[in-house]
Amino acid sequence: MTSLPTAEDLSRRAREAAERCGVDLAASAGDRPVTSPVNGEVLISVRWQSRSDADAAVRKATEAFGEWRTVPAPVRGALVRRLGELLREHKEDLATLVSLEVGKITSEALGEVQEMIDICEFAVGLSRQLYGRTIASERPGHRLSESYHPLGVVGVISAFNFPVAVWSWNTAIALVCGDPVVWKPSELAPLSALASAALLDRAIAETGAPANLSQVVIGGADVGEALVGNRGIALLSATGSTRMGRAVGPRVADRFGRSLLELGGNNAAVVTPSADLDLATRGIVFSAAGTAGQRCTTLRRVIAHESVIASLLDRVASAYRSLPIGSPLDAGTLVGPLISDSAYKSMQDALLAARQQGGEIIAGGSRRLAEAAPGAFYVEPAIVRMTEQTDIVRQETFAPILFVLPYSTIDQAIALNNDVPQGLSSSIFTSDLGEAERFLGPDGSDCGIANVNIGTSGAEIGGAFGGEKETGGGRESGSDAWRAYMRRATNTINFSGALPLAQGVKFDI
Ligand code: UN1
Repeated sequence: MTSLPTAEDLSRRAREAAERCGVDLAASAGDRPVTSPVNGEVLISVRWQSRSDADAAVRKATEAFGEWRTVPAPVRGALVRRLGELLREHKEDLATLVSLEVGKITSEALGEVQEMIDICEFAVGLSRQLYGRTIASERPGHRLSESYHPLGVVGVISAFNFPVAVWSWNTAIALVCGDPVVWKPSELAPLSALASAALLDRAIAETGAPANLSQVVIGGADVGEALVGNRGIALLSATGSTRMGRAVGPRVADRFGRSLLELGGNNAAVVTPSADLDLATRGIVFSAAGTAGQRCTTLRRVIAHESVIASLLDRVASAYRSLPIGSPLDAGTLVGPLISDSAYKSMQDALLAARQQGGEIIAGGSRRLAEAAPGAFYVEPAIVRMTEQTDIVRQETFAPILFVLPYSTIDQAIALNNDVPQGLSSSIFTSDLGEAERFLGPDGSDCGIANVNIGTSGAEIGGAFGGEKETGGGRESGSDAWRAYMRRATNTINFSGALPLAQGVKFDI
């Protein structure tokens, strides 16, 4: 059985890792306790900032914008290159903080920091590729082209489950696009945020970039609201619940700001008769139980063909029964704790509702280590067999519950995949090319991410990340997601010496 570390041990590890990253712990000390989900005890206490601190941060960032927007993009890339190097150097420190503050197992915490390094590399390359188009003009002696210019200050509101990677996706891209960033991290992970911001500050100082380019404001909902309402924030990138997005989106739109929303997911995998069931099992277990079911890309539904459902369920349930659950700091653990008591309560409520709606719990659901750590919430990931896609299946519960549903035709499977309010990620396990292409096609999965023969989680940074419907429609990270961080200008240049009007209009004076 796993043994949980003491509060002193965790606190010491957190302080040392934060200090190595350059965090001034005395300056950030305050009266707000940060609890580690690893043992349910207080890790450290920090000072929360206020709404007016958030407004001051936006003012400072706006000043930095004035300078940064005219620095050539490849020179801006040099700052992000340095950030990537520092992240590489402090990969373990940052991963330790992520494990301590949000309970990720070491390998996944290191993976989160690797995403940060990867996006820095992507952004450095991008800094020489912020391409506009040259467009054929209908008029002689005219050139039509488009330019991308820096947009303004980017506000980032991030969630506990990817406490640093989501900031880095936004920040690496924003910086090469010429935009400063004001960050309101999750109040549950302030040290991870302060450490990431300290590394960026160091990169800024070393490369001679404007000091105020990066601002972090530690605080609660009022700080987030201040950013949402502040006209100085040109783009607000917010990750969290659909409820949060519903509050944020219209308020930013009301002031004609841009928003980029990454909200809930309710991701499904379709397992067809031709699927390799061993591969499917591995893909399903990683996506459903990994990160203790707390990714927005977590697999929440399996839609299995009626000819394979029994055999698939046997395999997945047997893998679930042997999952090592315990301290995320122990080598070998695959499932760490839930973030909080309220996450545990939501899981129990959802399991109860599922039973009431005809579900049968096939595996898991019980709490572990409650005696060793009454304030920590370790759970056995649960599998629930459903006959129908009821209300509780259509909701996102941010905990490891995997609903398994049968289907008989591929049309029915796709309809079930799409019949939820969210549209983030999806996958199909099949050896049938026709089925795979159908799933990826225009009348297939309606999600922003659709995969074949891998699970729903663990996307690479090179693709655009985001989803449709209640997931919010935003795209961040790779591909051309950078366009959201820039303003586009269409330019018509007349070198003809005459003034022909477009559309053949005559206006002779
Ligand atoms: C999230 O859960 O907010 O695709 C992001 C994934 C990760 C990112 C998840 N690369 O699972």
